Amino acid sequence: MAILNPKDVAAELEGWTGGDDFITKVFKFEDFAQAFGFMTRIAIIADKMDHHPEWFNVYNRVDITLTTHDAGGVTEKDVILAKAMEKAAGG
Ligand code: H2B
Repeated sequence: MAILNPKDVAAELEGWTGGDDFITKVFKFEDFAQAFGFMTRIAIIADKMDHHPEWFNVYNRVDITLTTHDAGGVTEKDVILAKAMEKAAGG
């Protein structure tokens, strides 16, 4: 799968930042239940895709990093998962 330029990918998404080989965003929710609900919905989608986020949750905050480990960079799979996250977060 082709490796994409993370900065170009991030520029096409709302609130994402591109790093060397990843894209990242901090999602904030009303409370822990909303944050964990989001994570639960994404976990099901990610597992079906066999493409898993790196994430860190504290209370209402979920820090996300997306990269395709097998490819060593950002691919279309990360774009698809980022878009699913936007939808699941209500964005
Ligand atoms: N998730 C991510 N983000 N990148 C991968 O390269 C990846 C993955 N590879 N989930 C999958 C699992 C691979 O390890 C399994 C064996 O298909």
